[in-house]
Amino acid sequence: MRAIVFTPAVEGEVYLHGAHVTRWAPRGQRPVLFLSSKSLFAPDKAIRGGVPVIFPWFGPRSDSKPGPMHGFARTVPWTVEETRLRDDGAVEIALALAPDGTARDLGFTDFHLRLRVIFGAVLEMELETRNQAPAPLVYEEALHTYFAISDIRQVAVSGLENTAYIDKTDGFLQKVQGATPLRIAKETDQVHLSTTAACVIHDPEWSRRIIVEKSGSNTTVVWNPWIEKAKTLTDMAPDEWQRMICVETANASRDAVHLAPGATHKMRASIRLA
Ligand code: TA6
Repeated sequence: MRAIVFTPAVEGEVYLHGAHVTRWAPRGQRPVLFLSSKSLFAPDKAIRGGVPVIFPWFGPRSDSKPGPMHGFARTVPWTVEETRLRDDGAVEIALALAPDGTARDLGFTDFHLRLRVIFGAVLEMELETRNQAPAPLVYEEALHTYFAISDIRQVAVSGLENTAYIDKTDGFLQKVQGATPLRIAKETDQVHLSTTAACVIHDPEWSRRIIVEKSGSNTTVVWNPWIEKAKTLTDMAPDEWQRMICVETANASRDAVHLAPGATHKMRASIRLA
């Protein structure tokens, strides 16, 4: 089940499965989000590409309890809370997730998630988490956005210069990014911490820049599987690693969110072309 947006200004698509945005293209532009041609669209699988919603942990579950990679939110059905055509011509869709059997079995019984997506000349996504438990909720989250690019070897990502990051391809060592834009020439899996900066994906081949602004997020993750890792991803075609890069808006690792009883946290990503 999905909602398809088709207006004079924009095309978009979002699945109820995982509240997963799979398409956003301002009119006349190439799609901005990457979507694998081999994505499985299976009930227990995350869609490969678009914007997986990661909650309540990032990567493997840390407290050695059972649970799927990147949490459960991206592989359970969400419900539609609201849809509306805004005065500015953009289409707004709000999806919600309350604890279901899967969440309860994993020990998460008192939360409410809302993903608000605005499909317009700018793609705006807001992930709102409300803690309905009498105790603090500590969680990680991400809008794990896959961007469509011409060629991973031709792009650069600015905005993360001089930031500290965890290098997941090098024993999770803590490193510091150089003073020049990040370029990709091998498997790259970097968790940049304590950064609220906007990032820009520079794609000269397609004569475009993708600007990713954010709020309520202190972590930015950059990922490309490169050749060998891509071979292990059965839901990606062999050459698709060259045409995608993840620049993820997140709160992960030591940036995990500590939410007091009854409190709400909002994390926003705003994506536009320039
Ligand atoms: O965000 C990067 C990452 O954590 C990588 O380590 C890689 O596992 C990627 O997410 C994709 O994870 P997935 O579970 O969607 O295959």
